[in-house]
Amino acid sequence: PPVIRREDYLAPAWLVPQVSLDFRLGAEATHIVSRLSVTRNPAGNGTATLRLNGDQIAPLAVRVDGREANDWRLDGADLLVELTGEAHEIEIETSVNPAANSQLMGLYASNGMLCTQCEAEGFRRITFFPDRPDVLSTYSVRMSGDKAQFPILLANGNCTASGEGEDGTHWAEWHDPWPKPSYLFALVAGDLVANHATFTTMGGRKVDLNIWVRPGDENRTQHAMESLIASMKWDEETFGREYDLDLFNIVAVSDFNMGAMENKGLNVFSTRYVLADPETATDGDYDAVEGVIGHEYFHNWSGNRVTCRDWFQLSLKEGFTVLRDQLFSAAMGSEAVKRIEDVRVLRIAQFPEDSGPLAHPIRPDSFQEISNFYTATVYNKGAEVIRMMRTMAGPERFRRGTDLYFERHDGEAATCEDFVKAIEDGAGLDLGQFRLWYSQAGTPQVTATLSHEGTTATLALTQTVPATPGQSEKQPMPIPLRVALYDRDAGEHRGEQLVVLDKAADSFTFEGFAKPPVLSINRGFSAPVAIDFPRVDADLVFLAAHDDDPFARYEAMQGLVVQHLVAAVSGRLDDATRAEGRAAIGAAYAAVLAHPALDDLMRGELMILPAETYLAEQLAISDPGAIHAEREALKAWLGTELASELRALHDRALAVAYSRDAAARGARKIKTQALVLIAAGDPAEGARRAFAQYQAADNMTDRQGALMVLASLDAPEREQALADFHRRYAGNALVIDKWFSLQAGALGPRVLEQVKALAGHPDFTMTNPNRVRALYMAAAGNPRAFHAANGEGYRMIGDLIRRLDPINPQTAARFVPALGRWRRIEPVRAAMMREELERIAAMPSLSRDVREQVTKSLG
Ligand code: BAL
Ligand code: ZN
Repeated sequence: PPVIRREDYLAPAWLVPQVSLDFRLGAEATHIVSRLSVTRNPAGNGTATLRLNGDQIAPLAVRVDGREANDWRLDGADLLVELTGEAHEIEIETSVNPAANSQLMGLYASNGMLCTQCEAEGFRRITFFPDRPDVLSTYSVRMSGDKAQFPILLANGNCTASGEGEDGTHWAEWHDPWPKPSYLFALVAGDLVANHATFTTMGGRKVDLNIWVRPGDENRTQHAMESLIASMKWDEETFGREYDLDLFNIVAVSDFNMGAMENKGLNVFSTRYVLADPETATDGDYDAVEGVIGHEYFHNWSGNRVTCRDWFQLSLKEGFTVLRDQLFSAAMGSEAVKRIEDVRVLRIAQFPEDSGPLAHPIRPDSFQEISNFYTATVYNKGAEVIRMMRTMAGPERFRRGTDLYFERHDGEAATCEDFVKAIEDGAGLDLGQFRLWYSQAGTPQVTATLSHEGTTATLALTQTVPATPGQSEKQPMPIPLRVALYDRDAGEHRGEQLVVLDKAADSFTFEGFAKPPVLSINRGFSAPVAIDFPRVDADLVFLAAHDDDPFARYEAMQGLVVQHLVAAVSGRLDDATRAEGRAAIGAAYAAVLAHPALDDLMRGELMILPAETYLAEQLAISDPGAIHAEREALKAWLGTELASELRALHDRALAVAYSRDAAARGARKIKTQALVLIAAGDPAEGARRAFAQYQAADNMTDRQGALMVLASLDAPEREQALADFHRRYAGNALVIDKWFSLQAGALGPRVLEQVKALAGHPDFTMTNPNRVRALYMAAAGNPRAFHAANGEGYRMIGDLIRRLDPINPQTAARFVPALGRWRRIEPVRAAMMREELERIAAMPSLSRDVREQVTKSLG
């Protein structure tokens, strides 16, 4: 497949100021007439050829200025039309089969309704069009269809007219006054009901809000509606951004590749980010709904009003919008816990990307298939990069920068460079060297040493940015580190400072310390880097107990465990040092369990052991079996050592009644965390408590937590609870997804067999991405399943990729990176992982999506 390069960008030769689309809807055949007003772009290269992208569609008719045209031709999937003048009207007819569209890109059918997904390149599966984000058009849409089948007809913007047609049909016309690229087009037709509310903007505009769902689901939309209203208000207060239409529609669909999509005025969501009630959604699900509703709403400015010039600029809208949703969620709940969760996601999902064969900068230089670049790097590291600018500028000056960005580029398709320049000018920062964060891939490795002489402490720092595919040489980047030095006796620091390491090596001095201080570094995770600062357990125990930065406190706890487990799997622990390490961890845990000043949400966070993927990141080559065994052994030791404290904690949490407030949510969090450790120490006691928690549960958080623990135990209660769960929630797709995930993520010895059996369960289907991910993402993330010593887990994921690729290549490609980690895995497993990639590569036909990921993973 051709490689598309950022440096080859050319402005479009033709612009399309206006589009009108006419859809005659049918589940098996939808007929589309599209009329484009095209004008020559003065900034283009002057070519007379109009290139209209297509993908698996054929032109049924092409008319230029009202006359049947015959001087058009196909170039691959694209339609080329030769034009003579400066402006023309082009009319094209196409027909598509939504029911047969299993890729879920373009127009497709889901549960009897029709809906679209056009980002990044789905619009070209509906009609021929310059399907690139720098062509902005105003859209008028007319659609007609069977009224009984499609009672609700929605598109972007406002509904301008509607009426009845012949033979039980009806029609609607929609107009979106805001010019937009084709990837933001949306249409939905189906049997839907709405939760309706209104919001009055700061400028006095009254906006109708609708959340559309299938009849019967409307009682589960209240949290989404509250989240939407909170997002609209927060964006006005925090970023000065006001909504700009009289209507805002959200539609929930059950078949969806992404989490959700920010189409102008008509967001389309996967049901899992809309529907929530206590009986079926966990606290984590509630948070995810709030975060994604916010994310898509915030795109209205960061993405829609200011869009991307080309897909290399994806982080312009995604990195910035992730930062905005993170700040929003932090403001709605616990800032400290939100920061820890965000860093955990970065470390689990993005660090491995940065250190593997698919590493790319947040602004990539090339791609074969853009769908493969909706990554944790573009999204989450992109957010971290912008967060660093905010840390260096401070929130007020950062706001001046974003105000300037929106003012300068409103209505434009902009670049990452435009964003950086606006922050530079508006916030008054010099970001010259900082731009390297956009061009260099890889997680910077920082080493720190602290020395002390007289009353002076000296912090010496070095940085290296590891080589990544295509980038062997790297330059030092500016790394803003929030640091504080603690006086060990007083238990306090002398004020936090921001040091910026912008050279390969530098040192910073701090005066007034009679004794060697304790260093707290990268507080708040101010930079997305790995810090190598070996230190004695006593210092980590000190920080875990005293640090006033909640993230640093979490980091100290994690550091204590990471240091210990890495030493254990590297064979560096003898009996005595193992016992010493465990004692330090045990003491820190005991302090966390008992600490009266900690709220339970934070306590629960501190109780979570570092993830196995993050532990693997600490090692050049890792043995997943050894990491898993050592981590499980530590869990069992903690469960035994702290048995009475954990039981007391579990009992205390069980007594807290359900509510959505922070105290009750904290109680639920520690309830399950305590259960995990209790079960590790004493499986019979764990099974007894988990089953009791399961049966007494009046909410999904407790029920799912208990079932997760039971699923990993070899106890009679396991089958009983799993069967009950399936019976209780039969027909509720989102909860049945959980049932699949919990079993595929379980740590029992027969998990692979169980996953294979579940793939044959009548509830399993390869055509629903949520269901596929529920089973196989959980299995791919489960060391017992994926890294089974005989290689069967690799074979299972390889088989899945081969079977799923012809159905839904975008989703299939998401499973490749797990196998792509082979270079960092011990040689026996690595060989089997590689073999599996080769088997995929040998398939006679593969999608561009999977081909790109597999080739790069082998490369
Ligand atoms: N734009 C694709 C889905 C999202 O990031 O909001
Ligand atoms: Zn987004």
